[in-house]
Amino acid sequence: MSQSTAEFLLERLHANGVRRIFGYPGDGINAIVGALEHFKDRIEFVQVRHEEMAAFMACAHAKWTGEVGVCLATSGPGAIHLLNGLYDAKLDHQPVLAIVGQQSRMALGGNYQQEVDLQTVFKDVAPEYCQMAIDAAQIRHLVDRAHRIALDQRSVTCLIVPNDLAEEDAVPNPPSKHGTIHSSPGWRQSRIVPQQSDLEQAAEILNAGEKVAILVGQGALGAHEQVMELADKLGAGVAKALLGKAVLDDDLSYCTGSIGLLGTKPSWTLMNECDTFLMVGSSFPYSEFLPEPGKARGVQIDIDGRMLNIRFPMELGLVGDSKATLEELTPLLHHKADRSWREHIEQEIVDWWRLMEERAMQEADPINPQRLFWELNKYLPDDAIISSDSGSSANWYARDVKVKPSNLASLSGTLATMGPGVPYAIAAKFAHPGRPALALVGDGAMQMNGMAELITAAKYYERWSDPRLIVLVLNNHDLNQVTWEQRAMEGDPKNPMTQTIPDVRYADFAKLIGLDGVRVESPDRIDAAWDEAFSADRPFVIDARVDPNVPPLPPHITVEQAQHLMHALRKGDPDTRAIMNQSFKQKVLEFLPGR
Ligand SMILES: Cc1ncc(C[n+]2csc(CCOP(=O)(O)OP(=O)(O)O)c2C)c(N)n1
Ligand SMILES: [Mg+2]
Repeated sequence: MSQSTAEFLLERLHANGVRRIFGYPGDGINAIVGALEHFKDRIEFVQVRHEEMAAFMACAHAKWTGEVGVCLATSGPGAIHLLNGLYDAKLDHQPVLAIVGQQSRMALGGNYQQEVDLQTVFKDVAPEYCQMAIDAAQIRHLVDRAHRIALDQRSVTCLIVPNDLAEEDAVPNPPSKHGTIHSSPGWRQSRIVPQQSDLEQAAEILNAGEKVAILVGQGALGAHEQVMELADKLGAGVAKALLGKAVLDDDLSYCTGSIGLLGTKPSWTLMNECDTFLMVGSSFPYSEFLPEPGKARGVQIDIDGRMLNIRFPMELGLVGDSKATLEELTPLLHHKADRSWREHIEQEIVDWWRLMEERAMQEADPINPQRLFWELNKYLPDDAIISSDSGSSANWYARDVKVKPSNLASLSGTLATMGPGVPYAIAAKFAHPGRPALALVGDGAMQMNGMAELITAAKYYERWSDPRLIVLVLNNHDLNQVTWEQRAMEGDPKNPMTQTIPDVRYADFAKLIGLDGVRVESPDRIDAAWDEAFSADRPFVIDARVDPNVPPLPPHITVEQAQHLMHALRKGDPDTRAIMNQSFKQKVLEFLPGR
């Protein structure tokens, strides 16, 4: 019996290295879904609850492995559901291949059921490669190219496969004649380094500086030894953009932690007081947290020339792989004998960690969320894979959690969408079944999709050699991050109509579907909850009742933000008293004697 085009599509994906597909069936992909059964020994199909989750998982697969993440959805509604997860991948520069169905070629253009112009819909999210197959002979090169381009461009690619075409006989070898393509799979990462003269110029700038600040992003993941060696020579402090949180150990004396609205005060000082700025593998967007233009000389290293010199007016922007480039650059640097700048930054860091602990230990009603994250540091295994959702959890994840290069850690860095926390953790369990995964998620995100996706965890956890997948839910009955943004940016009080969300018993829900969990309602139960979660024999949900009035203070509050907040409170914020109390307690710690 001859092979179908759907079967050949899977065979070609396998030849390109694909071993797992996240997806959801539908009649637009019936032939591919049918073919998956024949390929189940070679390609694992992970069935999600919603196509957006399949796309989040494909993005996370790419983040956790460096491989192309593949997701599959049916035509029309299924394809459209993928989009948000695909944009997450696009904006964080992850290689993801989306395969979607389409109505039969004979029906296209006929206003047919579920007929959507998918090439137009996907063109923006997959600009590098978005193709619809109209002939079986295309499949070979469409798959080879979609896979290769995703890796080469670190981007989303998309293949649209009409259902009738997928059912046809395959054409694995196009005829050898004019107008045909004969492709093969394969792509290798090159060692990309700048020209020697450019490296020398970079070294000149860095050697001339007396106060060097380094910012590393996800492009520097895997280059921790090179970053440390370079920072040591220059006596520099190093800040981390959120996607680069696992680049350096938070316990390093000169690592100032995260930067930006979710950042730390030492990172703020580092950027404000430096005279030379080196940015490696980051597209951190908020320029107000970088040195003021003109006040520092700048060098940037990025694998993607399009990302150079756009956040800060760099004196020199170099295209290069961060690890290889730093390996070439460091020997050209002089060891700075004067360590006073570094000592200054180190002292700030010591003070900052003390402040973090004091803030975490402040009482709140009933639980101070920072305390959960602070206590987590005692339990977090060195090989844990951590995801955070978008919401107040991202603040505490960024500031309080101590991560090291042996961990993997990520979130939706650029799209900053709600919803990736739980699916990222599930993808982690498939990519690295022997490692514990942890998702830090708000109650809004749990209600949006996290709860449903726990069902996926329940379906699969027995396959994982280490069954630990822990979800911490910050149950604050509030869309808290935005509530605070409305206060600080708009001067608007909390509006319960839009902000308050219902209480749900998340741990009970976990138990209902065969998982485990605990509800934590007082701070003295936090330790036991982490302990139980990390020794559980199945996915575990900590439903923590946390105080929405603990302010996610940015490292530096502008006068305007403070005025807006006061205005919001005067306009009758229902939580005014609690906020005043908490804000005062959190802020005043900075001014206590000894600081
Ligand atoms: C899909 C999506 N919708 C809306 C937002 C805007 N948003 C960002 S954080 C947030 C609140 C999240 O609430 P929750 O998950 O409960 O976390 P909390 O901040 O309360 O801890 C909202 C609505 C977003 N980023 N993504
Ligand atoms: Mg919430």
